[in-house]
Amino acid sequence: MDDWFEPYKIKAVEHIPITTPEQRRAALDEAGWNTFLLRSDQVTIDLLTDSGTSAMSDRQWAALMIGDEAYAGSRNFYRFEETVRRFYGYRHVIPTHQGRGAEHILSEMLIREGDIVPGNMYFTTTRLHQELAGGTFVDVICDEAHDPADQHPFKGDVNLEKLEKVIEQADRVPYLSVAGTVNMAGGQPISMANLHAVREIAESHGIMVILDAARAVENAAFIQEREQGYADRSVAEILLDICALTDGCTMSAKKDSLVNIGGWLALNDPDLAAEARNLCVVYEGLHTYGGLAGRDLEAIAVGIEESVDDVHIRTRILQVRELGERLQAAGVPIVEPIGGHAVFLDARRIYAHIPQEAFPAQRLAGEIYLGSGTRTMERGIVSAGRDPETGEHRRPALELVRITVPRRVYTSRHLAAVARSVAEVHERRERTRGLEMVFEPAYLRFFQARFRPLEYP
Ligand code: P61
Repeated sequence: MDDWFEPYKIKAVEHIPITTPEQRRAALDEAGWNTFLLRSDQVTIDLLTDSGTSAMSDRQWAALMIGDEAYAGSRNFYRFEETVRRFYGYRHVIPTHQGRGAEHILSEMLIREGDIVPGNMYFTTTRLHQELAGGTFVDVICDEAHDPADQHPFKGDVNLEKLEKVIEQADRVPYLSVAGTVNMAGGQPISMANLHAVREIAESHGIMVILDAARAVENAAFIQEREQGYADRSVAEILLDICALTDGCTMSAKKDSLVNIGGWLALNDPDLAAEARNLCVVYEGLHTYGGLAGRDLEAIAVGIEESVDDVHIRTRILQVRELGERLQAAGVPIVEPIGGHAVFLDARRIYAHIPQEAFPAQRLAGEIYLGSGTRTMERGIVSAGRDPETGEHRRPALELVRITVPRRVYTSRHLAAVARSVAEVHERRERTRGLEMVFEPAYLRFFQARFRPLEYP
């Protein structure tokens, strides 16, 4: 793994701000200790997310110039549609402004009050749309996924017994919600074998399987790397195999597809697709643009082609792995195996003395920012939100900070500096206390909640 290098060179660069510790302290206090509320000008290395933050290629920038901004029937839409069909294999493609636009339409179409939607761990926006449509998400991911130290190579796998049980006990299951890779579990893949088994169970009950395809290309690369029989198959072929086991997908093109904005809903069923096109005009825009400009659709088409290149995706995953291995070498507890898009710090172990109600991962993200101006994201009790029935905090087993690597943006030196600064934060862990929440919004609270350090007056 030592002699790999990125399959691109840099044509344009962007200046990054350098700040002093005093400036960072003031910025973090002003942001209520929430990294989502920092301004990007206050951030040196921005590892908040890999969503919409990747660097586009020269071919993608050129594609923007052939944007056809016709309100209806833009030629870019047809190119986009053809490309999604070619690489993902679904018959019908409805563009949306981003992933949650597709989740909204899908949930509204398929879910009725009282429905149960089983899936391999929740994702924040996906679950919220399922709940807003009257459904309840039930986690059926394998137990290993909840243990950061477990070495299972496919921690995104569904526990088939749990799945069967949930289906048997539910009044109605509109579809199974399967993600590859699983973001909240640490960017962990699902295996083809498990997906086959899930498909069989779904078919035996007449239930659809819907894929969250945001990082399905990364998942395909893990299958190529780890699953028997796939070493000689291309990532593009494996991606088609994954999609062929499902009836449709919601997609945030801001991840795998290397663009700054966009998404789609894909479905094989023509009647459902017609209904989705109709809802698209209600919430997103005409079904040939779905809230996007023609140029965006063209950039997605090029991005999809680039995303399935074996060298691209392999080096992307290896860059993330290199960051994780640096942290491991420094003794920092992380989720293992190292995931596809991010390294997840185990805040529960790092701040073992801070109770979960004092938001250890939120605090850790704040401390990392104070240390070096690196922005990361809480993925623990704050992200999990409250149970809509009881109003209590949901208490996830995983209390994590996500260090997310945008595609084609940072060099190994940037990431080495991040690893060093995180190791320093880890070293002074015992002197750190938790936070209290002082403002909590109703939906997706982690985006806008505000906190105060407990040691402050
Ligand atoms: C992210 F803190 N992810 O990872 P949209 N499915 C999956 C995603 O990862 C995803 C969406 C659907 C983001 C952005 C984000 O709690 C958060 O295009 C597996 O963002 O609408 C998005 O796609 C939704 C960050 C979203 C969050 C929700 O950084």
